[in-house]
Amino acid sequence: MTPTSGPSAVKPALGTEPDREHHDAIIIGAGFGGMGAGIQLDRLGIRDYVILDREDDLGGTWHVNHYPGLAVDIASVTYSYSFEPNPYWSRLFAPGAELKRYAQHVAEKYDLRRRMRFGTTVTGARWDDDAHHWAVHLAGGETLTATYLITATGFLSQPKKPDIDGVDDFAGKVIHSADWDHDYDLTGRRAAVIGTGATGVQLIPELATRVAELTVYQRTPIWVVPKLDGPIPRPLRRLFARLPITQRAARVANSALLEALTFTGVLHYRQARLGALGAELLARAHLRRQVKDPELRRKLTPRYSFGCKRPTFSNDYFPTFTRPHVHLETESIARIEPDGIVTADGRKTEIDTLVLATGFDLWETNFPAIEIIGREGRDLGKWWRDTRFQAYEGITVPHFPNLLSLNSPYAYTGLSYFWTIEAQMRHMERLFGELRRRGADTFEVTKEANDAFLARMTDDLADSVFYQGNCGPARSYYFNPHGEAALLRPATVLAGRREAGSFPLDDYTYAARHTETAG
Ligand code: NA7
Repeated sequence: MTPTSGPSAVKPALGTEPDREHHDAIIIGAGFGGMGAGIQLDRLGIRDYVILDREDDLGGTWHVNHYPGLAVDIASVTYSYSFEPNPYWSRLFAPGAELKRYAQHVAEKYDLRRRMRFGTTVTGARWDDDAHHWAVHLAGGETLTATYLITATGFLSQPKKPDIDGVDDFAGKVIHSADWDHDYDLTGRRAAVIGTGATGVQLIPELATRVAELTVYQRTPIWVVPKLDGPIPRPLRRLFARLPITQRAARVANSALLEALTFTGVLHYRQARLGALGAELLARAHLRRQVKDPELRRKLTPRYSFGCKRPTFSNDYFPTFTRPHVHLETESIARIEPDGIVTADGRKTEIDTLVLATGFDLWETNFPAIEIIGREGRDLGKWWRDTRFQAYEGITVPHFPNLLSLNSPYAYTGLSYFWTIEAQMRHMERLFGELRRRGADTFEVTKEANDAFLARMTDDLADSVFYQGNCGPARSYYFNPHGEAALLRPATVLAGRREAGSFPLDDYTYAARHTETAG
């Protein structure tokens, strides 16, 4: 490892062409994951790094998404870095714009912005075994090199356009939820929304207040539980600011609740399915209270077990469907024509605005988000597809030295993404600490450690709702194309955190440039 104390330097690495810009580390992605990695590199004394992002500003998901109604769906007290609490959230579930401001605040406070390079699309990365570094290729032809590569490209970052016949021929306005056009006036429009996932649940009630007619095309209904939301009174915010321990206590209480829900309802469904059934009953009662029409209720009721898909929270989603100008369409879509949508039974609904709340390509294009070629030419995406989706502790992969892949199979621990980020920061701390102790600069996880981790994940998931519940009808993105639920780590947040700080150091081999050292 070559910790530097000065600002980002441009210097050649061993065995590279001197005109290539070299850094100790390159982080791809300026969202909360990439920023967490940057903060950790600084703490480790590795100050020569750049953060590349294809967008024009930082924030990742919270920069790209700004559709009407956007809000966090984990209470903000938990959905934030534990070491950087924000006492000023306006609501229990903060609106999206506040998350973006929080990201900006973190970038300023931790001096990350000067490391960021926007409008920079990475097309691929290749490990150079002679030089012991990564060559990172940018659209436009430039190549940077780095000793360490950290991919923080997000899980839900490649917007999905549905493969519906005729979607490209629609003559009206098409808006994807992840590319909202605020200049487009929705007033008086005849609009359709495709998609009833977490985004649809937030967006549909907002759209209904603006358009003249709204038809919602639902392929799979979603479980919705009440949202215990509301403004945080100013005196409480002041208390959080003056006495941070009070906000920490609120965080612990809320996090414990979410943990209990995940532990019983999702991970230990076999032993504690009553937890999941309780959540399902709550969602059914919520629907019964808000929708009186039994036929509409039937259409809105999922046929899969609670927990197979990420549950959603809303108080205004169900009532929206009782409004006279809002129509729920459950017949499947046959095709889209220039002026409307035709369902399988031959009915056509004429529209002028098509809103795609169709989510993101996860397994197809996001694992990994760019081409990554490791040692001996191993292609990460191909290898995952030819074998199984896997990553040791959800962060490193054999044959890919000095790569930290933050958005990997089994990385996601608990419901708040910040738990995953902070566990990975801990993993970095332990791993880089060992590199330093050994005077090494290259790490690679062993095949044995990776195999054992995958086997453990597979065993532990056997008790989860994904294998014990009825998940077939859910069409959940938790499942990969092999039919494995390889996204969530079957562990409590505490266990994941503990393991990130105590994994066996011999699970890695370590080397210094040109001098292999024993693992
Ligand atoms: P999701 O949860 O993936 O939801 C996408 C929705 O779009 C879902 O209802 C899909 O139905 C629907 N969809 C996608 N393609 C089609 C086609 N071809 N035809 C009909 N319907 C389609 O994405 P979101 O953006 O809502 O939420 C993503 C995350 O953001 C969420 O998990 C939270 O973490 C926050 P399907 O269910 O596949 O039948």
